Amino acid sequence: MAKGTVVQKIIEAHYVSGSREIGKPVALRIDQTLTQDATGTMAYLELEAMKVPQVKTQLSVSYVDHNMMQNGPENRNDHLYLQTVAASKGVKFSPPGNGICHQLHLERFGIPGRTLIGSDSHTPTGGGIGMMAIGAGGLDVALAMAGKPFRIPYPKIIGVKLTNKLSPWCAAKDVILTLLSILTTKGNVGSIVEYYGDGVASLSVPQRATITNMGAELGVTTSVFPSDEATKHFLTAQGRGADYTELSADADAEYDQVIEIDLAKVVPLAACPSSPDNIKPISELKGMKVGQVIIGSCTNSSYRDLAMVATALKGKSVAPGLTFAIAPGSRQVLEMLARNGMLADIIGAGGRILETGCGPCIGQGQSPANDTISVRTFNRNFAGRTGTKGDQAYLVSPETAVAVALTGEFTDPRELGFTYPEIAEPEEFLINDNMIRQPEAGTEIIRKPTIGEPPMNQPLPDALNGEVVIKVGDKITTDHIMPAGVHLKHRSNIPVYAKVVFECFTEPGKPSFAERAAAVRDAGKAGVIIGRDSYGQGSSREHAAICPMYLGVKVVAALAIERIHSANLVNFGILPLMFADAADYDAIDEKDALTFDALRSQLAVGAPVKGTLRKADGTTREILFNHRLSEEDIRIILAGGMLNC
Ligand code: MIC
Ligand code: SF4
Repeated sequence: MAKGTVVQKIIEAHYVSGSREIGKPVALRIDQTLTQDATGTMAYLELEAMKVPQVKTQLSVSYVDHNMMQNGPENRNDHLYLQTVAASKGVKFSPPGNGICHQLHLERFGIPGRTLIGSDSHTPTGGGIGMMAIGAGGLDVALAMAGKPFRIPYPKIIGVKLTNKLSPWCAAKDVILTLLSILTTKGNVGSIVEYYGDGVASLSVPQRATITNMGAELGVTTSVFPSDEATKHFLTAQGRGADYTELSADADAEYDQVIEIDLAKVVPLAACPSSPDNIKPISELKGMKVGQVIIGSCTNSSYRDLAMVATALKGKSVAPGLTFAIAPGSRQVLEMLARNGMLADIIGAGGRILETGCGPCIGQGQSPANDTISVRTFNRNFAGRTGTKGDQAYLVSPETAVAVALTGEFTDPRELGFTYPEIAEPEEFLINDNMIRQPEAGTEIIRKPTIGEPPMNQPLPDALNGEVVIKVGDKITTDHIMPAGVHLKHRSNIPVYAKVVFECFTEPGKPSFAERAAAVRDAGKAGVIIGRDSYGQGSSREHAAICPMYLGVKVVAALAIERIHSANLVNFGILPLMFADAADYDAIDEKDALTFDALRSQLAVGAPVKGTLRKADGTTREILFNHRLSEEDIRIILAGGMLNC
């Protein structure tokens, strides 16, 4: 068992109740929350449903950064709801154009040693500033705003020891890609990564934040850096020196697992299509032609990143065969670049300037042409996420992105032939909080017709008569379950959004998942989803639970289910089960019947659940399922979801 780590210190300072045994639930006091608009509308509707008059956290902020295209009235309707509900409930509001929640929260609100939960899976970005920052479903964030503690499995702490320092043109992004090549995107549920070692000091807060941000792709609960002189420098330059506290592991700290990364040996890497852990060195991709380069997203759009890009591009031109765009992470970044002339260097080189926000990272514009390669500094390259079917998205550092932009093909940035533009951390960032809207009690909440109610579930039946609506394979992400892109604008309208559940698996001319699930529901049966390994990877979108629930799904059974998705299923009264024997996964097919007797009394902590599979030919087979449900989870499932509790 680990001891003396930063993670344990933060847990102890926020301990409310529960276990200190790895894997058992521990409840933590939550200091801060953040929401973004695509998950936030549901979170605040849920907060309203809980009849919470004012939030009880030290700080809660609502950001608008995802849905900003305003094609049709839906996006702006959401913004107006979010702004007014925030004002009335005591939440600060950051309007569209102000920045991506994670970048902005790091700049203006994050405090070392505090806990933060956010309705976005990249909330661990805050680990770059020494926070314990965790992604969660909207309902869990609403509960934290209501002052309730947040439960995590007591973590296995993976110590990542960093030694030496990065070589020129090798970046923080390459560090997290290195770790992804070691740990992969699956099998890490319940762990927390803590960075330590003499290499930490050489990384600035924005570099650390790149690493903790993309730690989300490991599937860990979060990633945390210590708080040291670099943290102090960053906070002081943000005019927030008073928020600094030192936070480090004890000299004799022990971790549950140790991985060592020699920063001097880190080389430029890419995550190849279509998983963030499909890592190859750029040298192996050399010469492949590229059609698009985009620099942005919450992983790589800090001032440091874009200043490096601008300096490298100054006086040059991007290659003729591609388009090149940037999306700055925050208004602060954009305004600083605009004022010091660096924006002009990017524009001069042929850069297209996109709005400050998530933009193409979540399929809002800039979809690549068919059969072309898109190189992005983002954190996810799940198939189709760019908005183009059959896309080929590669994830790289801004350094590599610049090299590709200048040459039109995969190029190791170390071979560019000019000096690496080292960017010193600014002594002073440009501070302008004029767009942050402060709460104002009594504000009237504006709710336009595109904003529905969160749907409710029924208590779990004792005899569950289920039918398998879909059987899918390994690593199904929440992007597969609930596509974003052009559908993102329907996040606050469940009946409309539910039509596209598992859209990527609909065969032309065949009924969609939504149609099949609704038919099962209307026949009085419960829908069942069968997944394989690492089901529900990726985003925190609780719609991947809400919409299937709306269509009558009551059980998700897989070999393994990822943490945030599993919690979302519980919150909406869907039973997450794991096959005790992998052979049962092979035995089960779509349209098979799966029934459970005395299900309510079968559900107990640590006890397996027995179901009966009935094939079309009438043969039956008993199946045993395990689960990781706590007593509290079972109470929620039996009630048919948190909103019934
Ligand atoms: C993402 O990167 O997939 C998102 C969009 O930010 C999601 C949240 C969402 O689906 O709204 C996430 O990472 O949680
Ligand atoms: Fe936005 Fe992309 Fe970051 Fe998600 S990963 S918060 S969509 S920038």
